[in-house]
Amino acid sequence: MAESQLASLVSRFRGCLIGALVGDCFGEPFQFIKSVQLKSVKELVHNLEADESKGDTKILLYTDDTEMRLSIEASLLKHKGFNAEDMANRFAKEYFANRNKRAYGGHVTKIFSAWSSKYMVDFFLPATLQFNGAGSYGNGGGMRIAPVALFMYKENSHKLKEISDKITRLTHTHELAILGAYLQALAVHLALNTAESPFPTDKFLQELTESMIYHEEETFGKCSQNPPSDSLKLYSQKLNAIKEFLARSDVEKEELVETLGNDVSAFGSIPISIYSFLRALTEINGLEGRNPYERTIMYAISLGGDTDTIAIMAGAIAGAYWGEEAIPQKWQQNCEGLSVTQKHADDLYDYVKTH
Ligand code: R7I
Ligand code: MG
Repeated sequence: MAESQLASLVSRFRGCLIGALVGDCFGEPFQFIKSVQLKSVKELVHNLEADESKGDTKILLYTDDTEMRLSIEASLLKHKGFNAEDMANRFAKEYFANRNKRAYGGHVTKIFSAWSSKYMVDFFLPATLQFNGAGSYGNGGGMRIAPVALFMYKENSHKLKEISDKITRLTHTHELAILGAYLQALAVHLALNTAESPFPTDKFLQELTESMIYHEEETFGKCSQNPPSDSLKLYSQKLNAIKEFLARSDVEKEELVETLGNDVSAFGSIPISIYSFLRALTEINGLEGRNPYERTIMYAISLGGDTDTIAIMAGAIAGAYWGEEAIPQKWQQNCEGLSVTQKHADDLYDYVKTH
């Protein structure tokens, strides 16, 4: 797709959710591999593209990331907004139906069990008890949040944050998980609303950074007697590091991972997902001939670590900007859950058009 041709809004809605789905399904085979190489990511993609329906291509399965994303979409559409009980019940129902198939986070499943008690009244309570009351800082909030940016397409970032926070708090109450999920939602929301070409990287990073500084101060306090320690400015600092990395041409994977992370924590995966999208706006060695969406997914996975989740988040941002057309048909058709994802994207688009 030529850089000057921006995708239509409906194509961006589809691009965001299908872009996320592909990231999850393509990242999944690499999620437990110790050292992922770009060469092996290219091999997977080449094999999949070369297959002429000989019958030996296995559909790539989605993980808990997509399973929970689909539940969020269904619940938002049914209730025309956030409904805690309905969303919690959907999360739990899907988990118990497929629990051995989707590789859920190590602790979140305790919450699903608690919700299933017939005495359950407060659906927000079980998450507050995780990790001895600290709450989980896993990336489970960020991995599933993209549809919220679509649902809130016409709304401002404060409204976006309100609903992102509520959905995240159902399972993750650590402030860094909540801020991280919001950062991911905002990145998708900004990409979706960006009508400039080429993509305005500096403006995008500036908006993300300003919003994170504001909310980090609001969350952790800006009082001078009690200045927040460095860890409490994690996201704004990592966004600054992204800007510095993008200005350099020689950043090694090890340095990136050491600074931005590539693990199951929110702060160890959301920044590197945003970086992957931005880095893939320009050519990447070894990915010549690939469009920016394809580069985003292949590069994000090649960074290793929590590959399915990093690629789902990078893919949602990239798809929201580049649109459905940037995602090769063959890639889409090799993913489990394509038709329900397409339907949800169209339903969310119809919803925002009429509300
Ligand atoms: O965040 P969550 O839903 O997991 C999502 C990840 C994604 O990569 C999925 O694809 C799936 O593979 O898992 O699930 P949680 O169980 O809340 O958190 C995930 C992991 O983060 C936990 O199992 C812990 O290892 C770690 N973690 C923490 N460790 C110590 N202290 C999260 N919070 C803490 C903490 O407070
Ligand atoms: Mg994962």
